Amino acid sequence: MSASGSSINTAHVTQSSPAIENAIDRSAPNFTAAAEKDETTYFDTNPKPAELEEFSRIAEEFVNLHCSHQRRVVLVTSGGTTVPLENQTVRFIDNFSAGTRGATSAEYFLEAGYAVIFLHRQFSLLPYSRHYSHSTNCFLDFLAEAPTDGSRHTIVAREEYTAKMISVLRKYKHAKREKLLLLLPFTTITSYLFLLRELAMKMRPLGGKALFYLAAAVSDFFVPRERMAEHKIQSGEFAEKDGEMEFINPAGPGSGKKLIIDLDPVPKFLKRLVESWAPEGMIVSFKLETDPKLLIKKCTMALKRYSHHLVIGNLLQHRKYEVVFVDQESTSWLRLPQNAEEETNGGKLPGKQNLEIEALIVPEVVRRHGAMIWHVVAATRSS
Ligand code: PAZ
Repeated sequence: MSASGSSINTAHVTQSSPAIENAIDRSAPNFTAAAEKDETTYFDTNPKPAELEEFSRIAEEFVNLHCSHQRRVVLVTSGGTTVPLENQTVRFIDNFSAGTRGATSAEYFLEAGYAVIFLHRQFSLLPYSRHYSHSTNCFLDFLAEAPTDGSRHTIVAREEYTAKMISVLRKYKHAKREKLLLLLPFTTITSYLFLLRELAMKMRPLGGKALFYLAAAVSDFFVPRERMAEHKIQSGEFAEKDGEMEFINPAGPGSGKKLIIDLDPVPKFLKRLVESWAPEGMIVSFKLETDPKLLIKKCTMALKRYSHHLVIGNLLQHRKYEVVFVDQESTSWLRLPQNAEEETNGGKLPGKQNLEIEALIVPEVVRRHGAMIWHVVAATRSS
């Protein structure tokens, strides 16, 4: 949906689709999957997020409710994690992701009858509100003053947006009323990992009905606690003189000063998810690449290394039109119809028919999840 005809002309440019020549090269080194000792070290040496206990309690209630309804539950992760450079954080390294994949997929999972735990980067796109938030549209463009008898003022949705808005509103209200959607935010890589582990463990009672759909863009490197600066990193040095702090040695061109950031690899916990945290659930993870020659190779490697059931690969520039499903048996592409890319001008404009690749991805994941549940039931019966 576009708010064309609005009085403020905002160019439909999104920095979530950077030009290919500016895209980051993600041919990063390959790390081995984390073992139990890496897990212990990581979670013992990094501070748990303040909200962990509260989120854990809320998630437990959510899972119990849906367990009692025999409902399938999906944990959708969405958005990018940050790597703080200072303990009292002013600067941080961010990971690319607007949250479109996660927020859009969550809506399709709800439509398919799942309850959804939406573990998302704070302030990234959310299911339902994504249609009216962030840079895509200003929500005020959807509104108009309605004619009244003059004594009071009323605001309504503009005629041309009403049909879609009613449909989105109904779905949103339904999800809220039936307690089908749980929104839990994270910001840093550490809070993401703590929450992922906690939620996976809370989802254990669901057995095979638990699905993990890991679309978040998770940092590969971080600054370990013991090397993190407490205060804002300064561009020069300070020295105390006559009881006052004096700025000496400022950084500047020619000063030879550099900020060198020394990052450690984040332990690859995705295998722990399968082996220890949620051994019965179905695990689907995403792999983002920029080099087409590497995509399938990296998906296959991730599939083997982390023992996931399915890895969905996507290229930065084409992620809105095509993805590749890689599992133990096969590699298959899912693509939107040919003209979709043209129609949406490379993803920068909303398409005329609002084509969303998640409308193809999610039903296929749901089908595979159903097949996995069925196999487990069949195997239990025959044993
Ligand atoms: O959130 P978004 O729609 O802008 O981007 C989605 C995505 C490309 C981050 C996601 O599809 C993905 O590939 N996630 C995994 C990223 C990774 O390899 O770490």
